[in-house]
Amino acid sequence: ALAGRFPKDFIFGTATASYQIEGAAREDGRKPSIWDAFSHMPGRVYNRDTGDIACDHYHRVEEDLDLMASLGVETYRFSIAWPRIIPDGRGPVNEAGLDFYDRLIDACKARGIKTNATLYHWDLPLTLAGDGGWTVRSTAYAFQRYVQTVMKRFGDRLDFVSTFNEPWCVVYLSHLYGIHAPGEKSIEASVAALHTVNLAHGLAVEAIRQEAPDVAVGIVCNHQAIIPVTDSEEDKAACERAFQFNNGVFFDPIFKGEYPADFMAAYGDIMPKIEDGDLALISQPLDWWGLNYYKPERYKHNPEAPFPSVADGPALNDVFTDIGWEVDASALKFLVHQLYDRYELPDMYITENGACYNMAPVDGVVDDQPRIEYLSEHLGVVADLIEAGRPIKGYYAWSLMDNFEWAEGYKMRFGLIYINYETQERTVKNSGKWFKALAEEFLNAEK
Ligand code: GCO
Repeated sequence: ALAGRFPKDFIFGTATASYQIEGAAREDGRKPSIWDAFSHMPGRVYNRDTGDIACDHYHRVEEDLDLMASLGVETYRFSIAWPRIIPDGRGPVNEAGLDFYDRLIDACKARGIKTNATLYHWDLPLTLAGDGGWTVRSTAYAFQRYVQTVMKRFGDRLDFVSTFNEPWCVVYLSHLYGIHAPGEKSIEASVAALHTVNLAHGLAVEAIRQEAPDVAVGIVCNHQAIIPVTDSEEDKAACERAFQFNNGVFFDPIFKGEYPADFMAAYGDIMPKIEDGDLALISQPLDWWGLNYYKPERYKHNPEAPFPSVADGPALNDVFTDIGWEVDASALKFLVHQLYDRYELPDMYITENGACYNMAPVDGVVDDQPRIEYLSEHLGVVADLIEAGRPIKGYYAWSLMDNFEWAEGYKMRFGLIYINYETQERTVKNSGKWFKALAEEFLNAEK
């Protein structure tokens, strides 16, 4: 059975993010983030949905944590909203914002749930966007001060902390493809954001080590699982360039202390100045890293496009989730091996994995069998990887509950728990029951 394939110290968890679930956007001193501004603009988010109310988790922490505990969850990955803690990004600290996360962390501890806090899951204080957001160096120093504030207060009760969630999205999805806030479409802005985000990661690691030396520090990436569409030398070389552009620009500086050479040859002249000491800060040792994996990426050579000169290729499987993503668990296996073969990496966690299926309750039951199949197939690959010697120490399902799926609004549902957004009623889906059974079987087998 699946549960028996995981080592004793493995941990099962669920993940969420502040703007996606909390709501209470104007309460207790919180000020707007770039996502508040973006979601309130016409044409940015499906149905003009916003995170104003979301899952109303801000007011339902105890109830939601009870539900989480009832699913057998051993660890909770949540994010801390910078605009609750330092509402203008710089300037005064907001005690009421700190109090909210005190309650959340204590609620986890009271239920024996290990805490894994993400320091940045995309809700940049809007005031900082006025300064230039992630495209300017000053934002990295503002982030360091926020991280110091958070770690001073919570460092004694956090088990894990990650600096950034998915720097790829912060850099490219937000500044090159224009799909996420602030919605820019500029390679110059992207390359500037790239170095600021990497620097901010390094400054954050330094602050965490100073304030809370016992907390396990990591970063969470959505590295692409890049598969060439054919075996031709051209397509393989295209995929190597795509690896540099999408994955190497984060892991080369962090784990090798340098940017990838071909990327620098293409974009070095528009890169902001890399100051003395930046790469040493960025490449400080980490205790762990997290991988968010959903789908494979298929590329082919395209000489017309700028570096990395690739075009998307067709899917190879005919199974897709409701958001249109190809299902292929073998690409997860390929990616983890590829990353450990290329870099000296510490222990890892699957910090997000899950599937979008939008079925609603019928007579109180949400029959989401395809999600169960997706989760069990991917967990099977995680077990294979552990058996092959890869140090995967835990798995977080995305997500505990349906939530604000960024540009897709509330249309796309990833939860183990169904949310009725009219009534805020919660219904554990069949996948949630399956997850609970898996966690129970695992814990019983442990004894
Ligand atoms: C992420 C995102 C989540 C998304 C999930 C599904 O880290 O990509 O953190 O916020 O909701 O990936 O798209």
